Amino acid sequence: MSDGKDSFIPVNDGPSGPGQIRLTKTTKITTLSGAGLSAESGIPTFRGTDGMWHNEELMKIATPHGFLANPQRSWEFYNERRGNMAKCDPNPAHFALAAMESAGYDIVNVTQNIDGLLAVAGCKEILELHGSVWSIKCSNPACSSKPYENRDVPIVDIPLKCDVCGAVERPNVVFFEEMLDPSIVAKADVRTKETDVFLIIGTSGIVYPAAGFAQIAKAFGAYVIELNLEPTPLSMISDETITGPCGETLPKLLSTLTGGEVRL
Ligand code: BJW
Repeated sequence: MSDGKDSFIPVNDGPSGPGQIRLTKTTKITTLSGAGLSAESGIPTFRGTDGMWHNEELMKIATPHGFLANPQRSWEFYNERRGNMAKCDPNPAHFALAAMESAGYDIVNVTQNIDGLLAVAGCKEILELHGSVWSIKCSNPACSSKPYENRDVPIVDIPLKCDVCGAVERPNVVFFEEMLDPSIVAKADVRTKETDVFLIIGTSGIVYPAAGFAQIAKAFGAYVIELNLEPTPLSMISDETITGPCGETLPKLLSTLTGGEVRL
């Protein structure tokens, strides 16, 4: 925990709303983002009105069992998503987070997104809880091969086969019912517990363990701000909720909280 959580300065005691706190360069800021962060870049969310997960067949693809039952079908699905993601650029919300980092603020982005857009925007401190669609690994847990980067769009020889053991390869993302990378979870956990300000950006807050970081942040005394189009189960533990598209609300919020130092 940083020095008594006092490295952000309360600006007024007024009703909840942006501008209640002021961020300084020693404020530890952590974000937890979800698909809503990239929605304005053109990447579909999972559970919104047009969300991908309304198609139950697709949801089954994102399990270890579903992948192994039909790797060809699963790879076609990921090839299509990679093709879409490759055409998408970061939006003002990604750029606002990158601008904070380059201005010298102490900000770490814990993300559920697999699209890599935070890095494209220029963020360096990123913890990808659910992996990356641009990374590939062998599906055989006993294989000694390491995950590797692949940006081909499309990947032609699907399903890819592992050079070391011959098993099918898979996207290095976290399917339902799979454990997250323990080293990434541990880093996110340490950071969350010491953070002063925790921003929950564009996530439905129902997938665990990711959503649990917001609860941990609150329990450890962070000031929690949620940015979303609608209320979520995490709204009730948030000190402020800001409703609207985060491509608009996040740059505005960060500009206000930094006294105009960070703006887009
Ligand atoms: C905007 C916006 C704009 C839109 N501005 N906002 C029962 C059985 C089995 C498992 C479980 C179970 N009960 C619980 C579990 C655990 C399970 C879980 O949490 N399930 C719940 C759904 C119930 N979790 C897991 O399985 C995890 N592993 C685990 O727990 O291991 C231990 C274990 C092992 C075995 C059994 C049980 C436990 C792994 C979770 C992995 C999640 N993987 C996915 C797919 C990644 C790969 C891929 O993409 O193909 O990750 S699922 C999907 O959900 C994806 C996302 O990262 C994740 C979260 O979704 P997100 O990002 O919040 O998106 P949406 O669409 O839900 O929400 C978007 C939000 O944005 C909305 O609120 C909008 O309003 C908002 N928005 N536009 C601001 N412009």
